[in-house]
Amino acid sequence: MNEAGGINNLLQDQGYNAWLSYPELPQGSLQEQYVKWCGAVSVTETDDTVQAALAEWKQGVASMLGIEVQVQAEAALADTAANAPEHSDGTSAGHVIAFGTFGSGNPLINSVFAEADIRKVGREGFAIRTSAEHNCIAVGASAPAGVLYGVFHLLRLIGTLQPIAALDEAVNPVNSLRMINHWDNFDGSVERGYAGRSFFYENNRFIGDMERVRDYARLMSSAGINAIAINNVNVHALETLFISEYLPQVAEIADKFRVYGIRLFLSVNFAGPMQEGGVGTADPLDPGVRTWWQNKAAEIYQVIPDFGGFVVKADSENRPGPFTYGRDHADGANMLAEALEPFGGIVIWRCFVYNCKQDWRDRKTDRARAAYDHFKPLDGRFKDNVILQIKNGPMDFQVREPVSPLFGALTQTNQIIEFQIAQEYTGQQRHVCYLVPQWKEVLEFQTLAKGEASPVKRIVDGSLWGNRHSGIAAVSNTGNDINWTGHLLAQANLYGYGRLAWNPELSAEAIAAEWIALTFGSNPEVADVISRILLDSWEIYESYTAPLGVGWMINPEHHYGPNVDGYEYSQWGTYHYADNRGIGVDRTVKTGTGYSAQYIGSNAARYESLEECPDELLLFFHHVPYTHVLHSGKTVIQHIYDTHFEGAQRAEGLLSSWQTLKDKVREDLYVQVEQRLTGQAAHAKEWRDQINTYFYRKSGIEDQASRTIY
Ligand code: GCV
Repeated sequence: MNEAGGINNLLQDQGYNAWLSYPELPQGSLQEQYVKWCGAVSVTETDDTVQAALAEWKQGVASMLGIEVQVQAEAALADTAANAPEHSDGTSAGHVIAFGTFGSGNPLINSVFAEADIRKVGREGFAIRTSAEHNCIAVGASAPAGVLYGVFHLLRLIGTLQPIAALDEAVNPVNSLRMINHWDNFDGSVERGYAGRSFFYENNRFIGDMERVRDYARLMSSAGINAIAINNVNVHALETLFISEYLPQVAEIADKFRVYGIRLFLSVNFAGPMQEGGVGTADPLDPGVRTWWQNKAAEIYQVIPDFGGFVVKADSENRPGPFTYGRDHADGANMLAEALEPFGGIVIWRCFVYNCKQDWRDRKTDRARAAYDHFKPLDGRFKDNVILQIKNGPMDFQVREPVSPLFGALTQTNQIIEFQIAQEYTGQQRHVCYLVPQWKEVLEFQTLAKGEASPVKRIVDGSLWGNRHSGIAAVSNTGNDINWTGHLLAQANLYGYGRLAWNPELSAEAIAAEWIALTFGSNPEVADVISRILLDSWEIYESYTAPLGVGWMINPEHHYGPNVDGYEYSQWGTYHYADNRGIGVDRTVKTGTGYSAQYIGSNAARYESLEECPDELLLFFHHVPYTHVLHSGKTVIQHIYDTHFEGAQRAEGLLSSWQTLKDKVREDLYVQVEQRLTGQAAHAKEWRDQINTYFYRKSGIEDQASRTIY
């Protein structure tokens, strides 16, 4: 340990190891307990995934506890004795950690776990038990991936200073699909990427940095991820060849992922058969097209036997799709599903389908309606290896939106939710915006689809309707920046997403606490400050950007605001309908677009009603005068002024909070965050001034506090 409270200053990794940096633990009774238990490990399987778990265990224990793990041979296991002597390094010859799959030959695993224990463990789960009788902590699983998850779990317990002397639980992931979508392009750019360029591709070639790919897989697996689509849903000409010419390189990545329990998916171009030539159409009902996709699937599975399947963006933002041929999305998705079915593959079909050129001047046409209008009528028509991927909100990952009404509307269709870890509209990883609280709010939303007990989380985990496939997907926030996510604090979103996908019951606070301990170590003062920064950050970001749920006040194309009228698809007017009298989008049934009727029962009524609509979504659902009084007691215009002044001030406060940590967190990490928070504080003022000035000029209403509006 050094004078900075257990921080290893020698480890100048700039954040590369992220939450797997295994900071050295402080001395004390828990540390002694860990040292006693962790000196020896018993692993008998040679499987790559189990061996990866062993390597991780050795690395974690060495780094956190400073001891070299002894791997016990099978013969030595028999000698394990309860009162064996303590070694000089504090380890005990009698104590052992054992891990492996059930029935695979590890005598400790076979002795510690009985049939009843094994029955509680699912395909990817694990059981963990401290057995006094066998003097061992055993991690048993049905499959190697479960062993790996169990070992990551035990390392996390130690890294977060939890006692391990009386463990006894079976742990299974709640969601079966826990997916990351990369929007990486073959040229090396990343669509909506804010952490450098792709670490898979550059200049239309595969980079082949397999060490980085492996480290990425480790990170993802440790957070609970089991599926990754490696290319952008906007599939360009050369990426179309990922399923042919470039298959060997794709397979190499799949090999690395497999070791960490991750299945590889590819985004495909619906017009693939035409792009690659040979077939003059992409009509999903054309027999030649069907055969083309079937052949492709067979070729893929020959080299990637556990290939996950296809992710498809069709008929949206100029992508090709079945509409060209007068077919619907069920025709399109089912055709691909048929091709993948013999191999156990799935089609993930995105519901982000809308016409970006639509003319909404009638004030009835509404982009927010699109996903529901397109997909609700198709409920029940999809094959059972098709999953619909639905964005969390009806628009597009704004800082505040209502939950997509498609959750609750589809009762006979596999569906997963799509979040965006990439902070496209939430500060682009230049601002801190911890998104786990937002995702929690969405997952907890009561859709009322089956009465009161129908939260989104029960729909996406498949339990409400008994779906065959279910889960969560999210757009990655990674790139080739050394710390993966650009802003170091954005790592908390990546980690938090995985943990939440594994178990949506975890709180945003608990996830933040885990991430902080695993990244920065166990200094409580550090934990308090960073936790507060993270937990306040969404509210702060929201307060100085677009107000009351209306969204979109960003610059065109790159979307880094502020620009009140800026959004690129504003050819028919602004997305906020502000004029000199009022602001907001009328989405009521009575006088507006009728969108509120896409919700069920009291949700529809609440959003329809000006009186009942929650303040934070008021301008999403209603067009109101600036003098409209919110539940908070403030007028809309005063709310705009106040939140923007306060927000900018609080953004400055984030920086000064962080500065209290100088010399308490590793220098290489400290400076990165300080730099980003300095930028955020300045940029928040720009937001404040642009938004306040715009609405002051539009409304002509003075700020009650007479602050200077530029
Ligand atoms: C990948 C938004 C983003 C696009 C993205 C699209 C999508 O429109 O701005 O970059 O395209 O969503 O989710 O398909």
